[in-house]
Amino acid sequence: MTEAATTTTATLNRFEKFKAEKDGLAVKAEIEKFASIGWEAMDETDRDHRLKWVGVFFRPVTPGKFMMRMRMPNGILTAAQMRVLAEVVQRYGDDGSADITTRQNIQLRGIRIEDLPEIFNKFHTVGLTSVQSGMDNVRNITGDPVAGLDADELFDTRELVQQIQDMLTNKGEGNPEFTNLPRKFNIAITGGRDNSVHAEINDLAFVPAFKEGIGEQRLGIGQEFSRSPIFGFNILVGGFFSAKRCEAAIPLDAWVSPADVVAVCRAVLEVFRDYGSRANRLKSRLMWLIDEWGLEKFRSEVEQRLGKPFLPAASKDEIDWEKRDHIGVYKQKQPELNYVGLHIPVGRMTAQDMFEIARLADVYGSGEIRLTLEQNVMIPNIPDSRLVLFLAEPLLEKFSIDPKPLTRSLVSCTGAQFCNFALIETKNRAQAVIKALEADLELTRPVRIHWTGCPNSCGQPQVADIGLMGTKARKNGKAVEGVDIYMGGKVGKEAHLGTCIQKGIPCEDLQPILQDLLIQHFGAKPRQEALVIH
Ligand code: SRM
Ligand code: SF4
Repeated sequence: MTEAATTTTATLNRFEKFKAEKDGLAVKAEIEKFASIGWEAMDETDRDHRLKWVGVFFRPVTPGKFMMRMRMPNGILTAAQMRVLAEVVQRYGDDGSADITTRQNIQLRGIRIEDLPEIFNKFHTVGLTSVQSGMDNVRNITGDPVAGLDADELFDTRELVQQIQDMLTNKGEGNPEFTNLPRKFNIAITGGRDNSVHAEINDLAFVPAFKEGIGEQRLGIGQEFSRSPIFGFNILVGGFFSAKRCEAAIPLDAWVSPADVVAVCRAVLEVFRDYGSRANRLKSRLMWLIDEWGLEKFRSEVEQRLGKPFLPAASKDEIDWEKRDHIGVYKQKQPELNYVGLHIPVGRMTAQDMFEIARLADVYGSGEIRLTLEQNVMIPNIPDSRLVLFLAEPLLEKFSIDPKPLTRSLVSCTGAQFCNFALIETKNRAQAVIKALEADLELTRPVRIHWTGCPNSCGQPQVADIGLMGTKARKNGKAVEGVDIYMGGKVGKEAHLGTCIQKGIPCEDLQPILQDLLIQHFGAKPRQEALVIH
């Protein structure tokens, strides 16, 4: 018997109990009521937890000013949608801002509960949704930021990502079939060669792989059939980070054609929903179920739900490039068109920035905007003839296409400014530290530094060249903000997780330590002028 099968009401954790009393999605029908009574009069469980089923997060750090987490399938939105998001945060003056997240998504800040009905109406008119984006739901589904633009891609992930989201959320309206998972769940699909989605840190990931000898493929109208390898995906399962344990995803030894990907997502989620542990929340992510059952049993349960056996994995996948960051100007596969990646420092945008990004996408591109997992923005479909004018736009002084090497790859989670789990301030500190390092050091290549405010690892320090995880440190007998340092994370081909190399460094002592690491491991050189000053 599995732990899940033997879980009784008595052993259910407190989250399971409140979910059993009332499904999270039920709050969708109560938004008008919440708006009229105000946040202080709301039932606490509805306010602090169930609202997350519609993407609304109570922030204990700023009570009454909520955060809204959207869904951005494949990290793509239109200029019209960006404008609506900008209007929402603009209303809140200095409280209103937006962050691009490490899952190619947008979070809005400063939201007042009384405005929710109007905000949801606005979302509806432009096809935006924030449903099922928090708590025990599937998070934003990531895909290649250059899907459909990249001449070297093997598969355009956009349609599939949208189909999975539509299945999971009933086209953005909410789907009770998948609103009571035992825990959060992450899905990623990549059709390119550089593993742009960090497949290895998702509960379920699809990576491109050609399968030999499974049938025939017509080469073209009027041509013979050939036995050429067929495109599909190898499946990885069980990747996750948590305060208790971090694991890279493992191969399921299964290959699927693109046509079966949505059904596989459904089957895996049904198995997780029905058998994942609901006793101990620290042991509820998919990998714990795989550990308990063994991979063979897990695979066979998924096959039963799928209604057919998997083909074994293709002997190799097609991830054979280093990861690209897409900052700068790049040719698209469409002749005479370019995509331009703008660096958004730690992903933070004001309403004015968002209006400007929307304007640039409309004026120079096709009105499309894309987001990356490194918390940056891309504007595609800019004709060669418009490029010079585009590059002269004032917004590019703030959001550079050629930032300095450390700035370029900096990633940071939300941290203490808004997140009550945080042990340290992250976004502002991350930028200040990088600025000081760049003043002292010459670097010839980007070094990926990721900050995360606590062991939940939202800022993915384990995938970084240098990862910094917030902790409490001690200095002169006093508790101070500190970090654990991670190194060795590798992204792109042969991706693997980094490990902790130093613990409990007070943040105030971090600068020289990072400087040494950059000199010893990443070829940085002290600047002459910095040497003179010191
Ligand atoms: Fe996260 C919880 C922010 C990506 C692991 N995460 C939270 C909360 C909701 C906690 C809270 O209620 O305050 C944070 C909201 C703070 C705020 O106000 O912004 C939060 N997580 C974020 C974001 C915004 C970080 C960022 O600055 O980009 C990312 C939003 C992604 C999205 O669009 O959905 C974010 N979180 C991640 C990732 C990275 C990823 O998915 O690649 C991870 C690690 C990967 C994973 O989940 O396996 C991650 N977040 C967690 C965890 C630990 C999960 C666990 O199994 O224990 C928590 C805490 C929890 O769920 O209990 C958490
Ligand atoms: Fe908050 Fe910790 Fe996640 Fe940072 S890593 S956003 S501090 S939960």
